[in-house]
Amino acid sequence: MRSVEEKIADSASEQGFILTGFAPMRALDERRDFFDRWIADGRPAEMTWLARQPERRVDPRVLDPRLRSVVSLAYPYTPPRPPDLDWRAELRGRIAAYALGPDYHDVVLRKARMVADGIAAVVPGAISRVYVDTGPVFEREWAAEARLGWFGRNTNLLNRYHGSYFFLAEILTDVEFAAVGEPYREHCGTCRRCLDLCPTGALTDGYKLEPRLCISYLTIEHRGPLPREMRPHLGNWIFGCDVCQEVCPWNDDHARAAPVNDALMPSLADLMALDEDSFRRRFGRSAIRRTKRRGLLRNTAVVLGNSGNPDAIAILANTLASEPEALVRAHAAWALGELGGEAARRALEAARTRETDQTVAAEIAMALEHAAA
Ligand code: B12
Ligand code: SF4
Ligand code: SF4
Repeated sequence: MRSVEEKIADSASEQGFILTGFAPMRALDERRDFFDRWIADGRPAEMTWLARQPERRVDPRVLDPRLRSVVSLAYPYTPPRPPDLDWRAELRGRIAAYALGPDYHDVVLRKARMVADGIAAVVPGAISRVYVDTGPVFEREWAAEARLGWFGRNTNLLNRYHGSYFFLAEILTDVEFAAVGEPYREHCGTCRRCLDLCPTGALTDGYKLEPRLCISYLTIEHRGPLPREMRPHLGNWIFGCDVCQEVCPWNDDHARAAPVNDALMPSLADLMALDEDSFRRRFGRSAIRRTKRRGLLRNTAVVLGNSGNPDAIAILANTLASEPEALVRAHAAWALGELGGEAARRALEAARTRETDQTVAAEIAMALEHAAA
């Protein structure tokens, strides 16, 4: 006779989840001080939604006092093998592995709902609330409580057998469960690879991430102009960043899919040519739609500037001349300033005479100064 917990784990595994754990509902009071300080220090930056409903985030029973447990689930995605090509020569950007397939919010939520239906089949009348990064829930903390893994220094939830390339989902329910497995020890030990190799120093002293320095935050969540001092640090990341996962030894053993160049490393020229319609056709069902076209092209312009490749100048000159979004033109001007040289200066001078937007005009002036230096 299989236990209720085993039946639920079976149905989760049928849906493709690789880990299932159970945690008794409680208030995560020990997180409260850190979280309140985090908010007060302005760390959410433009992710203002993170500051909403802190009571409910700490204790989901504020939403529904009947809740008794959290079922935590992990759904894998495949880290692709980075293609063996010179991105500067080929002018290709890089997209984080989690964003390569269809939007996980949709796919994983649908699967987690199936598991919740399974709970109701085993325990008739059970109530369930399902989340996949879709509400004020401390997802990694509940996963750690449910013994799925440990909180790594890179702030991701890590498992000894599955590394960290998985999404988390939770089912909050009124059903009580027995704990399964042992409490998870932490296995970072003396390793500091993620801290030392993060391109921007965003993981200051481990377990603490400064979003305003994080490429993932800057390329996905930050809306306006990218801080000038951060632009060179993007390297070729145009959406998200996987460095602190790629360098983690617990991710070493993973089967990596063959590189899919256009999805993983899209041509920067092709991205700069996207209009609203083609952006929607290409990224409308992917997590990438979050940046909107203007955010993706802003990031792409910066990466072209970081390439050091003179072939990027013609692409950026065309953007500066014909792009309707001031945000994108401004970053194209910066990128031309970075690339420098006669052709870049000519494109900037031509744009200076016709530019009507003040912020773009200011970027052009700074870029001309930089290109002359
Ligand atoms: C906001 C957010 C971001 C922000 C901020 C990230 C962050 N670390 O907080 C940004 C945009 C930067 C981001 C980036 C990424 N994210 Co994100 N993100 C979230 C989100 C929505 C909320 C996270 C949150 O609550 N942050 C609040 C702050 C306070 O958390 P924190 O800084 O880590 O602080 C905690 C720890 O430091 C801990 N702590 C403090 N001191 C100490 C000391 C010790 C010893 C320990 C053990 C712990 C500890 O307590 C604090 C409070 O709980 C979650 C989904 C969710 N609802 O949970 C997904 C989520 C965390 N993200 C996810 C992913 C996949 C990513 C990226 C890998 C995507 C990418 N490739 O670009 C990167 C990874 C960057 C990184 N190193 O974290 C996954 C992670 C899956 C996993 N295996 O862990 C989640 C769970 C989404 C999901 N449903 O799958 N993300
Ligand atoms: S996602 Fe990139 S920038 Fe952000 S902490 Fe990890 S390595 Fe650093
Ligand atoms: S790279 Fe090292 S310190 Fe960072 S999360 Fe992985 S094991 Fe922990």
